[in-house]
Amino acid sequence: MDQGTPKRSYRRHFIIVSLLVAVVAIISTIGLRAMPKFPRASTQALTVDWLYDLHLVVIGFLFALVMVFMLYSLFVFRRKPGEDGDGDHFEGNTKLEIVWTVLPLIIVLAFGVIGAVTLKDVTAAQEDEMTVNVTAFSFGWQFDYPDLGVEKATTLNLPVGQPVLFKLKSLDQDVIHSFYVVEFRVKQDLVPGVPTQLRVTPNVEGAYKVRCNELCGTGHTNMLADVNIVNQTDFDAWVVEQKAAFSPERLAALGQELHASQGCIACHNVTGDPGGVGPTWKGLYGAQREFADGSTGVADEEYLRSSILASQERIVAGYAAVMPQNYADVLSDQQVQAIIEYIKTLQ
Ligand code: HEC
Ligand SMILES: [Cu+2]
Repeated sequence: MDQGTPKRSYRRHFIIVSLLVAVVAIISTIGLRAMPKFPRASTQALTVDWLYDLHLVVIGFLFALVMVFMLYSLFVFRRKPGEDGDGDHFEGNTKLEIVWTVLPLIIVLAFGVIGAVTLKDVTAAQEDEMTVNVTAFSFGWQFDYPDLGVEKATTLNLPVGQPVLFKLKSLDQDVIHSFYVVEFRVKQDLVPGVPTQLRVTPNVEGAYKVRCNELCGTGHTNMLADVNIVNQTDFDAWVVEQKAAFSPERLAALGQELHASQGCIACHNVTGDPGGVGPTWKGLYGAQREFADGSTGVADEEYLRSSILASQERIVAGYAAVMPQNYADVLSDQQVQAIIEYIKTLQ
């Protein structure tokens, strides 16, 4: 150190570095916050984005702290030509150590508290919630509106401004999926056997998408469902339409057509005659099934769905695993449901 006592010149470095940290922190925070975000479409999104922006302040500050100290040291304290002595010796600095222990502690604790408060805010029950039961399966979504009598909808339609309670589940034989609409900002896993829930109040009309947010298998990227946030009148009209289109009778009729048009008829008869390539569908619904691996099960809706979409998983005892494997790609959710409704009528 060339001028003054070592103590004074260190103070000068410290002031310069502090100022640089402040300037760089402000610039990086402004830059980070200027980055585009997805549009918001729920009241919860506001809270989440507020917390996110708060994090950007800390990220900007930490970035500045690390970068300025590092670059300043690299350039200002370079070994200059002719300098070949050792650096100054330090015995530690208690004040500094206290500061860099206490300050992060306070920041982390503060974020813990703020996080808990915002989580409580985002998950708080609202008045007059509408319940929507969401079922995830590899690889699709199904929505039931128990309060309205709408079942097995393949799109998620919601009236704007209406608080919604999503009750989420994954099929029993399935894997973990995650319900995420980026414009809502909140998300929740769907775990087989563990019901979960999520609250959203959609507040901007528009078309969005549910995306599975948990890598769940080969169809993961296609595990999408349309979300339509509409006004109350359009929503009511949709409810009426859904009830008609998805009535069990209409579906069963469609299922009967599919039995022939999709070629199921080649291996599955509906008359009860034995000797087909695959088991007869007569009396199948609700029947006890035995599988090649010795296990048993009841032919309920979930069993039928997985038998169609992933027949290889359980092979009916006494039959060969020759059923085509592409029905998950070929059939829509509604078509699969239609076949199930048809099988139900074959008692
Ligand atoms: C090439 C023949 C073949 C075709 C075509 C076929 N399946 Fe199958 N299917 C089978 C066989 C064999 C089994 C029994 C072995 C097994 O579990 O995979 C079976 C099992 C099933 C089961 C479980 C039945 C039970 O008794 O537990 C269902 C449900 C089913 N198929 C639905 C369908 C549907 C729906 C279609 C048409 C979209 C279809 N299958 C087309 C051969 C076929
Ligand atoms: Cu998934």
